[in-house]
Amino acid sequence: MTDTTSEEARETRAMGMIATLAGVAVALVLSAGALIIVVASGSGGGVAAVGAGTGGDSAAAASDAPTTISFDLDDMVVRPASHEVAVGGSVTVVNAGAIPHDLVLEEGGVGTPMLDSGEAYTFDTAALEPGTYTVICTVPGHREAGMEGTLTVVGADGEGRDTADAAHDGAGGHDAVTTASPYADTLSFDPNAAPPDDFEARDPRLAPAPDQDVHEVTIRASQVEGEVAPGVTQELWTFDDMVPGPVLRGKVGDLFRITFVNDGEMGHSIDFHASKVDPGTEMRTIQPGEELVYEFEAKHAGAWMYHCGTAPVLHHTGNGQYGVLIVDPPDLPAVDHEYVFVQSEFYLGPEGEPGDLTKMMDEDWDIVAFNGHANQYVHDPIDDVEPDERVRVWLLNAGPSENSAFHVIGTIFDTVWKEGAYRLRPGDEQGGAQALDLQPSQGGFVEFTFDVDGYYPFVTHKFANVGKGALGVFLVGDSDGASH
Ligand SMILES: [Cu+2]
Repeated sequence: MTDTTSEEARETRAMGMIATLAGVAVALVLSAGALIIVVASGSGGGVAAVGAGTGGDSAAAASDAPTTISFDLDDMVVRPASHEVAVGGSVTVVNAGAIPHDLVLEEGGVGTPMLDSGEAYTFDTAALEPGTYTVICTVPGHREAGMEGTLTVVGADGEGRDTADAAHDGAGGHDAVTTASPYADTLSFDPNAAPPDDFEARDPRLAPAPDQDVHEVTIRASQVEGEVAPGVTQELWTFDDMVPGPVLRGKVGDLFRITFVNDGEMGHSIDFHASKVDPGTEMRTIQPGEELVYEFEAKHAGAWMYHCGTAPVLHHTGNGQYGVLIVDPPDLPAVDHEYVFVQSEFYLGPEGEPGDLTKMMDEDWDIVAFNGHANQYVHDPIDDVEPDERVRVWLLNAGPSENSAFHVIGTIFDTVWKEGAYRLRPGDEQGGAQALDLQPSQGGFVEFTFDVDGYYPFVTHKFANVGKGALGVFLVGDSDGASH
């Protein structure tokens, strides 16, 4: 062994000790100041045992790795990302995040139970052979969001480090310690797939606001299987078992008293953009079986988004947890027809499983849909409008990441109301508009008429998305669409 090598070895050991001590320091700070509960199991004995045999010469005969180490979980990160422990040593895991996490071996069998915020747990590694293991948080989406690391169990003479070295070199074994292959086994969207003949689209007609000043509503978060395109089934994360969630409507000054119930299998929350409240209270995440009451006065008119705000928000909204709450502007004129569309993207996971978070982070959507199902108003057109009748279409762009440029082919909008104000109304200027442009979470409405019978497609005019399901049809008057 040259001097350089032994110098490096000493440095490596010192870094390991610093990492261990840093982890312990966090654990102790938490135990003094917060809700820490140390649940000891196996031989570790919890925090008090830390320091025994952390690489001292006397322990080197068995292994030069520490016998007691600590991982900290934070919201969407595992610190440190890689750690060594002597064979048979113990691992303390502290949840320093705001929401529940766990840390277990990818192959299962060894790890922590689900830990609440501030909770800690110690498990031993007696059952593990020397080698490098991938450790992950099993809450859906958390691994993909970054909650993954490695645990190397080191035996005598450094046994078990070989696999770690191989991983660092990018050679054999690398796949085992990095994120699962992106997009593996995920579904794609076939724009030519047709639904069964009896397919019925979600009713797009918007009912008037209930004639009341107080809206007492119960909304339930849940996880259900549902179709987002013909034959494409995903596990959707929903409000009231539907994507988008229920449409709510009132007027300025109304009180909304929402009882929010978590019927799901993970933490969820609800965030009404129509409200001015303390986010830490009303928008807090509640666990399965819990409920809360979220009350607010609708002080401003708008087509407001509501959505789950639980981390990773992208995963919860990307899986369907959003909806629209309409607060009518004062003196909103009556029209012949009102419809409501929520535009959103889907990032398909495997059949029957949640959407792919890696796709979501890459903004690589498979589907853009109006009201949660690709092309549904092509398969089941909106056919109750006659020429010269006034139509109002409300639109929320729920995203989570793509914009909207709502356009109806064959007509012109004479009224545009967006984000709380009229941009255009009929008048002497004879102005017209061709698209309602909305970034994620923005909303508004447009008004228009059709001059003659016909087959009038509507789209987002970002045309790449039309081929991904952002297409519908108004079948006006006596048109049967035969020319299409
Ligand atoms: Cu959620």
